[in-house]
Parts: sequence; structure tokens; C-alpha cells
Amino acid sequence: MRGSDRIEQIYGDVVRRNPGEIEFHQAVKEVVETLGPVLDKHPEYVEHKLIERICEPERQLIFRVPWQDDRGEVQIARGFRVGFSSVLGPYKGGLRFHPSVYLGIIKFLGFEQIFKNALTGLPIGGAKGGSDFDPKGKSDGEIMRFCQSFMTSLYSHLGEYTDVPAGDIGVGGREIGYLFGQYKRITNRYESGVLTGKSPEWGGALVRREATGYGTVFFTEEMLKVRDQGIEGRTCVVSGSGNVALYAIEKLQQLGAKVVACSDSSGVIIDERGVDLDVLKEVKMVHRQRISSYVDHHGDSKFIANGNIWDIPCHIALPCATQNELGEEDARRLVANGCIAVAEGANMPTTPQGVRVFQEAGIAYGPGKAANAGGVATSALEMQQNASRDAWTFEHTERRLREIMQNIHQNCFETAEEFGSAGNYVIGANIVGFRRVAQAMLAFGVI
Ligand code: NDP
Ligand code: 2IT
Repeated sequence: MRGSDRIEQIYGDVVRRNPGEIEFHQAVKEVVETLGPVLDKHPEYVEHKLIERICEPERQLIFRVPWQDDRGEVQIARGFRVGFSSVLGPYKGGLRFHPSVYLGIIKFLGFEQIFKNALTGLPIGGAKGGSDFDPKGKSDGEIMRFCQSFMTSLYSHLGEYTDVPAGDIGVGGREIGYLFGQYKRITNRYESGVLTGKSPEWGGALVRREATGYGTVFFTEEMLKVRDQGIEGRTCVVSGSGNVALYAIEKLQQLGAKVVACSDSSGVIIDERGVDLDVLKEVKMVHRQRISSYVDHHGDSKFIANGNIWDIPCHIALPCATQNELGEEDARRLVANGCIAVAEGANMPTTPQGVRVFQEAGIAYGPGKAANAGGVATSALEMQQNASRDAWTFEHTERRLREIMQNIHQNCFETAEEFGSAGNYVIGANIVGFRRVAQAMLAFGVI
């Protein structure tokens, strides 16, 4: 059987062995359907069942997280940590706190993380974790007690050489602080490298907070460069208004673009003069309010409850909220309205049908595992600084981030060409990431 024929069978087995985990199925399909030509070139990958092994996590932890709310009532959440692959380094990947979290979402994210982390070229394996705990509307005290309970259940499985979590949706600097404090207290060790995304005041790296959003814009810049185009003067829309979105907007503005819209799960704001980032940061980061509050500060802007951000004409669209937020119709509308580039700050935000529309239209499309790898790459730089008890400057770290994004872009671009799919970053990213993991797996034998 040819390697490429094996793919259908492997995917069928994944669906059968992991019933109901639809996001995980989607993420696996998107990767394995591009690997046929690699398997044909490397029969040893087939013989050693590398794809089958990659699709089965090395370990999966599911645990109870009991906590008490401010009224003294006991609440029970479910915690997860899935270590997918540790052939390139310790398990590495964020924690997501959102009510939609279940095993299928954690596994899709962990699976993506294997290839993303390999693409960075840095020594990190792939993992993801989180909880179905809903942080919205919770007091600081409730968030702290939840994080402490979460860490109490998880700490014995972590370590700078074992598993190093960071943030994702619903987990930012505040939560990492509570998690790190509890880890330190339980273990009696100031083990800085056990978590990334820490505050630079106590062991974190400068630029980690900005890194995912900045990196996504750097990747966009590279995609446009090979087409003799640029970011300056472009009209942009960025979905979401969390960590990734805010710093994507910041870098777009620094590079001379105009961001006319962003969103949260309640709706969209449109500000034709360009989003006022200071106001937006105040609303979202300081007061943790809904995005509609932005309009109270900017009378000329509009809030559209449950609006669709992809209806707004733009040259550059950056989906930075969540999975499957941009579908086929959205993609068609973006293309019809003159969009020239889409780079994914979020993980798997475009549906497979949406991706096909972008590819058929020939616009620049950067998939998340390449375009948003700047966050985890800077986490690896944070681990490096922790291991050497050093702290780099903002400028030095941002330069490193930019070089990493340029390298990722170049590797994906050249590899897509090598496999006869010039300009297809999906194929480029999947193959570069997979080959790195595959070579290490072969070297280690059957483990
Ligand atoms: P945040 O929690 O800081 O922000 C998430 C944003 O997305 C919020 O504006 C939120 O709105 C919106 N959002 C979340 N879920 C939904 C939903 N179901 N429907 C509509 N909007 C939603 O998370 P991040 O910015 O860290 O993460 C955003 C994306 O980027 C995720 O896909 C994450 O996996 C990915 N990512 C994050 C990295 C990081 O370093 N943080 C690195 C690489 C990728 P609301 O507040 O209303 O829920
Ligand atoms: O999806 C991601 O890459 C992240 N949430 C960041 C992971 C990390 O370990 O920094």
C-alpha cells in the first residue's frame, strides 16, 4: 500500500478511537491529508507507524478541580492536561479556561501544538490543558482559589524538564501568577521554568505578552513581502479583543495599518477612524468589560451586537478569537471585498471549507500553527532566560521573535515549493513540523 493510501485508514482509526471529539478529528484530518507525498518519499515513516503514534497522546490527565465561590458554595470543574509529544523537548503548551472546554478541544489544541512547536526550531514538545471553568464574572478571589485548586491537582506532573504550561483563552498574567504561587508553595522550589507567561517582574520574559499578536503580524508581513506588497496603509480587521488580538492590533498600527474593527463573543465594534488601542486596552485589560463599553468612550464608533466581523471590507483579516470562527461564506465575503491576506492568530479559526476558498482565490493565507507560533516561541525564550538566570531587553527579544517568524515563513514557503505547492503554507507548515518530529521519533526507537 502506498503511503498516501494509508492516510485514509489512519484518519478512520482516529475517528473510531476518539468518538465525539470533532475538533480533534478536524485538526488531525487537516494535517494528515497533506502528508501523503512525505510518506511516499519516506517509507520508513510508514513502517515505523509514526503518524499513528503521533495521533495517540503520550499521556492524558483528567482531574477534579473543586473550589468554593464567594458565597461559600462548593463548585466542581474538570481539569485536563494532555501531553502529546515530548520527542523535541518537555511538553509545552497553554492552558485554556472556558466553559466549552472538553477533551476534544484540548486534544485538537495539543495536536496542533506538536507541529507548531516543532516549526519554531526550539526544543519544546507539544501539549495543552485547561478546564471547563468559566472565568467570566468571577471575582479575583474566586479566580485565585480556582487556580490554586487546579495547580494542587496538577503540580506533581509538571517541571521544567517535564511539562511547562502557559496561558491561552481565559488564562493570562493574573492566572499564571496564582498558578505559579501555588506551585512554589507546594513544592518549596522557586522553579521559574515550570510556567511561562510570567510577569517580567518575577521571572517572566519581556515580549511574551505581546508575542503571539506581534508574531502573527510579522508572519503577515513576510507573506506580503514575497508578493511585493506591504502592511502600511492597509485596512485591517482583527477578531477577538484578548491577548492575541490586542497586540496584533498594536503591531499593525505600529507598521502603519488602520484597524477598523475588532470583537468579543458579544459583538463587533467598528471605528472607521482606526481603533483607539489605549481605550480598548483600558476596557478589556484593566476593567475586563464587554467590548460594547468602547463605544461609551468613542462616540463615533459603532457596536453591533452579535455582528459578523468578516462582513467588514478589509485588505488584511486576522482571526484572533477561537476555533471555527470563520466559515466558507465569511471567506467568500472577505475575498469579494478585496481581502489580500489572512493570518491566523487563533488556533484553527478558519473552517476547512473557508481555507479552501482562500486557497482557490490565491490570497495569502497563513495557518495558525505557523502564523501564531510567536507566542510559544517566546515562551521557549522565556525558558532559556530562566535556565540561565538572565533577563533580556525588550528590543533584543523582539528581534529574536521577528527572526523566528521570518525563519518559520521561509521554511514553510520553501518546503511548499519543494512539494510542488508553491504559496501553500498549510502544506509547508505541516510538512516542516512533521519531518522534525518524525526524525526524532525514528532516532529514539519505538517509545
Ligand atoms: P483571551 O482569553 O485573551 O481572548 C480571547 C478572545 O476571543 C476574547 O475577545 C473572547 O471574547 C474571544 N472569544 C473566545 N471564545 C470565543 C467564542 N467562542 N466566540 C467568540 N469569541 C470568543 O485569549 P487569547 O487571546 O490568548 O487567545 C485567542 C486565540 O489565540 C485562541 O484561539 C488561542 O488558542 C490562540 N493562541 C493564543 C496564544 C497565546 O499566547 N495566548 C498563542 C497562540 C494561539 P469573550 O471575552 O467575549 O469570550
Ligand atoms: O496556542 C499556543 O501556542 C499557546 N497558547 C501558547 C503556548 C505556550 O506555551 O506559550
